[in-house]
Amino acid sequence: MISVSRRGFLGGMLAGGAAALIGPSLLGRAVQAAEAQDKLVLSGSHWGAFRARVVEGRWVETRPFEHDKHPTEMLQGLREVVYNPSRVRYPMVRLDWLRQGHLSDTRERGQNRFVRVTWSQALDFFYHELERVQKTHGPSALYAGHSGWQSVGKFHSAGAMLGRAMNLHGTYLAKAGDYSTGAAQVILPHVAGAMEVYEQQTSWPLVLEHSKTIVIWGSDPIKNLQVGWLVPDHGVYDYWAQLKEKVARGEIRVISVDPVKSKTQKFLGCEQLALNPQTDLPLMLALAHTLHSEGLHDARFLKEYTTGYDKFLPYLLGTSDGQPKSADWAAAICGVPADTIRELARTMASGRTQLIGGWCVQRMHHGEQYAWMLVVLAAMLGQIGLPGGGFGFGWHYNGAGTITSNGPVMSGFSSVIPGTKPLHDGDFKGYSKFIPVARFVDCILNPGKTIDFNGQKITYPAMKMAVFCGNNPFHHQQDRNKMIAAWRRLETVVSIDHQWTASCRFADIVLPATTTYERDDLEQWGSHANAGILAMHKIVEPLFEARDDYDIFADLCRRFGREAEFTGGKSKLEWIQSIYDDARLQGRGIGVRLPRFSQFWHGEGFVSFPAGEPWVRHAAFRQEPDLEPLGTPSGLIEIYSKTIADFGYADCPGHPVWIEPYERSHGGPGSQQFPLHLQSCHPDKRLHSQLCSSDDYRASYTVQGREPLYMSPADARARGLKDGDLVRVFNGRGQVLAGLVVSEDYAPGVVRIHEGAWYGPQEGGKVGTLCTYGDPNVLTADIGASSLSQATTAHTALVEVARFEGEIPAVTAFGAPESAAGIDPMFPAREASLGG
Ligand SMILES: Nc1nc2c(c(=O)[nH]1)N[C@H]1C(S)=C(S)[C@@H](COP(=O)(O)OP(=O)(O)OC[C@H]3O[C@@H](n4cnc5c(=O)[nH]c(N)nc54)[C@H](O)[C@@H]3O)O[C@H]1N2
Ligand SMILES: Nc1nc2c(c(=O)[nH]1)N[C@H]1C(S)=C(S)[C@@H](COP(=O)(O)OP(=O)(O)OC[C@H]3O[C@@H](n4cnc5c(=O)[nH]c(N)nc54)[C@H](O)[C@@H]3O)O[C@H]1N2
Ligand SMILES: [Mo]
Repeated sequence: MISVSRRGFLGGMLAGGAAALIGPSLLGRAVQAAEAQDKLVLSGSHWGAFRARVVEGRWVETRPFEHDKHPTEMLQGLREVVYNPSRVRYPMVRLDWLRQGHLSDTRERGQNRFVRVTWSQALDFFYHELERVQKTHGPSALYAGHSGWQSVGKFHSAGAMLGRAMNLHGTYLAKAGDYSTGAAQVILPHVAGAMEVYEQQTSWPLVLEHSKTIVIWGSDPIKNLQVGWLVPDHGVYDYWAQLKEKVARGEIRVISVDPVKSKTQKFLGCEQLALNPQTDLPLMLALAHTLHSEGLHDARFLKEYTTGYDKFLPYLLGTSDGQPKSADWAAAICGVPADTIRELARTMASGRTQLIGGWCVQRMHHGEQYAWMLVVLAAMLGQIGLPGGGFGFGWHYNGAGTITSNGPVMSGFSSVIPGTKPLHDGDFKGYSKFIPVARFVDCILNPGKTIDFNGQKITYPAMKMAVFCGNNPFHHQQDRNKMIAAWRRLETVVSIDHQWTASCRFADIVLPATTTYERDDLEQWGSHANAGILAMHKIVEPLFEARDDYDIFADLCRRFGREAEFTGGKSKLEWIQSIYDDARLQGRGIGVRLPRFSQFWHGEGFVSFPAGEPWVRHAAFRQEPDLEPLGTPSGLIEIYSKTIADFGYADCPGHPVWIEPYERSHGGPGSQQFPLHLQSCHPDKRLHSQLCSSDDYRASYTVQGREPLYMSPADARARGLKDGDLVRVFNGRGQVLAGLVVSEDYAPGVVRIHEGAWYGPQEGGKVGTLCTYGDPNVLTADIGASSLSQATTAHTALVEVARFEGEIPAVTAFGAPESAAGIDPMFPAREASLGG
């Protein structure tokens, strides 16, 4: 079964010489497959649907789908996902891992020394490591459940492919939660009975009709709605355009509570309340204090629909701790004048007010408090469950507020096969079977350590092997230098991707996946809208030796005799058809007729569903609190949670509180040394790290080839900096280069580098080395939000900025590692973007 052992293979390599194995493949598969053609191919992505113009087998142009009225400019970066020097072309194994396997010198990770191997060798290595780890250490040593933004497509879900193969082979250490809403999704079920973050929101037409005031709290929907978890239809932008008109006519007052003038604020032409970063709690408490002390709160609603207001009041009024949470108290912390705070409270209480909360503020130390307190404010206003009132945490996501259609909902490829058992179902030896996801590096560093998590005790296992597929931990995890040190403790790391991300560069076995654009699939059009079904046709043949995740894992499963179970005996097109046919059958049950698969697939490739009915979030609860209780222990909104109080956490007591984060600008802890608050918000021109390796598109926003750092004119002046300067951004955790953009949108004391900027170490693998491109997670801290959620605190980070002096290092983030680069004449790696 095993074609070649690692050691045997290595012998062959030494005998034949590395060059022979790396061997230039002068004819890429793409060239062979190219036929003379000029066609428009329909496909879809996280950025929307589009038509790719293909000439002689090559994708040359991207046109937005004609049904998308608000396509995002990011579509222009898509083509380069296929064609760029950072493509993973061949299966590659890190040189020293090839020599010594799991006993390799792991300090060499990140040094970019890889050797090309065949697919069958790479999968043998992968399989033997899975076996070895299961047999020597058991399932707790294997971490294979990490998730991420992979690609759209109901069938080709990278995470589901990995999960299905792992579930057939053996149990493994899983993760809980995510980076997006890790704090809110843990606290809100205690407070409001549901996660609230990913749910549909009240239909926009009702909000536009009923709201008098909309408070957008730390959210930037105009920027963030460009992308979707499924293929966005962007229909939601129609409603934002209507809101803009109402703002202009003075019919709705919109206030953006944000330290930065957001894209949304500028689009709407609305007001801004520019508070100091991380001071949302004082501001919210002061609004609550004003509402209560001026008798503006809805006592009837509080009595009927909530519990625990009486336990919260002593804290709010200061009878329990001697500090009333008044507007005057808050003003000194959040930098918003007390009169402005009081005026906002009165405005909110004077008519129908919709609170729109984003997620950035919960990605902070004690981030749970913001989510909790926004619900408390809404409860005090008493409009929860009314059209255009109450709170919502998902308005910037997946086209929320667009009316959900009456169409069938497609299910996807599943990681779980009912009735099957894994080959290895070993003992976890008292270690936890899952860890809160953002703590995974802490887990690698501290096996045996016990932490709190939402009322449970989590004991970190000793992780030996990790597999990543469809995510990029070397972008998304905080504190890169801590991570590099931790990585050395892992014996084997497998990374499956189509781009040479830093996660691949720090792996031992790198497997080239196809992009979505090199395979057939289908996807729901419009996430919350579920507006229809979109065919995603293969645009170009797979480049180099890239294979679909499906084929990779089927082939892996063959090595332990479970390929047939993995594939279910179906071809890829049969899977796609069966997903469609399920929806078609479902449609029949609800009176929605879909064409036959062949007609859909070979015909228009698009069906749209009939519109549904407008809907009001929490209306059922408001109308019948006894019959439609919330999922909290009391069935009511819990302003005080006995469950949380009983956990006994000092950093998350039984009602919302203001607790200083571990660092904070504007006079907070640590600001003497590092005075600037670093935002690492979601990029306007990327989806996380995706599209960063699109060289031409990246060049449209970089400064001196680096990721932009945005800064206020006052802060730039104070440091003698000007727009376009190359700057060093640093703190006690690390240092990065960035290109300065001086912008009036930023308040003094606030700077931003968008998340997803690729890590490009000056010295690969060295802890503390300068990042040559600008990865903000070199500067963030890896500390849990609290004992309750253990969520990421990416947005609690202080830095200082100075002009970069000295010899300017080349950007090392892009291109491919040395031995892989430049070997295919079709895509010569550009010198400036070479790694190594
Ligand atoms: N500092 C800071 N850090 C953050 C955040 C922040 O606000 N600040 N936000 C956090 C949040 S909310 C999130 S969701 C995470 C996102 O973190 P990730 O989800 O890890 O980010 P992506 O860049 O989308 O990574 C997806 C990877 O999958 C690869 N991929 C795409 N399609 C396929 C496929 O078909 N097969 C395979 N095998 N691979 C594929 C892509 O090339 C890419 O490398 O980042 C988090 N990190
Ligand atoms: N274009 C694009 N859209 C995306 C994504 C992407 O990568 N690119 N990623 C998607 C994903 S996975 C997620 S999780 C969501 C992320 O959604 P969010 O986390 O809500 O988005 P961010 O843009 O990071 O931050 C939203 C706003 O919070 C503000 N803010 C920052 N600090 C503070 C503060 O201390 N107080 C207050 N009041 N406001 C503050 C920022 O200035 C910004 O305007 O976006 C999704 N949409
Ligand atoms: Mo996210």
